[in-house]
Amino acid sequence: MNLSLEGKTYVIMGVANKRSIAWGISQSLSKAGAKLIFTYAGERMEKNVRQLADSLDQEETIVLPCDITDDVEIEKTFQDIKDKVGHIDGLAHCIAFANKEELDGDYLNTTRDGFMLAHSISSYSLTAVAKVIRELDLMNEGGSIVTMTYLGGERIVKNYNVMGVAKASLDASVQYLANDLGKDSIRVNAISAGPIRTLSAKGIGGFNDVLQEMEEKAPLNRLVTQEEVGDTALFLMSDLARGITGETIHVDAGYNKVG
Ligand code: KAL
Repeated sequence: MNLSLEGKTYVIMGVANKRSIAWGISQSLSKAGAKLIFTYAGERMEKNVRQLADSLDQEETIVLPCDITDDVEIEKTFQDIKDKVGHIDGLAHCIAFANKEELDGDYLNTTRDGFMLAHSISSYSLTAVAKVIRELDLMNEGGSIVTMTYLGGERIVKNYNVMGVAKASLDASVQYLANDLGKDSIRVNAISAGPIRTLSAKGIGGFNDVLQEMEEKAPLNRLVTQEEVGDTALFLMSDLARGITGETIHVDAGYNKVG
């Protein structure tokens, strides 16, 4: 048993730019010898993702569109993946969205549409993808699914609002999916990362305060990096984590243990 992912294939969903957590995960998995397939949301992202994918030491670059609000497109993308590589060994789901107006002020002001949108993109998308993976028997040798969550789903974090509620739903999904897919030797886990300056955090009120509080209070007195999250994902994808499913691992310098 080791950390090598030589001969294994993983799908990475959610690379936007070089600061993305999905990109940290891509680098860790690629260094461990994994073959990677990338999906991106919307044409705006394609160029970035292709450029980043090309910069990795991969034999071939597979980059496919996948709008995770559209079940037909998800099916098509994963059928494409099956046609290209036959089977996959894991998937990193690093996707979240909520309307910016609803990430500020009172949670109480969340609209029905905003609530549904945040849940559809940030939570249901994991279930939708897991469902298609099973329907297509794409992880037929077992596998590991990793999603990204955040402390704001476990407790109140100012401004996280509807995203916190969506993460709580995602966290619950991880457990139910772990139970459903366990019989096929597919593990499902979440990584709860500390705050990292990614595109999704950009322009959101109070983010700097969150960073500062983390540096002051976290047991390690520092922030965490994409690379640290990437290496935890590598562990979860590897055989070393073969006994772990339905779990959330906090990669947050210990912050969640403090008051
Ligand atoms: C408490 C924290 C501070 C920030 C509060 C809310 C953060 C919410 C995350 C959510 C995913 C952000 C958005 O959906 C932003 C969106 O409305 C506008 N941005 C975009 O459209 C960009 C261009 C695209 C690429 O972004 C997305 N998401 O598609 C939470 C911090 C400390 C931790 C974070 C940032 C957690 C997290 O969930 O990302």
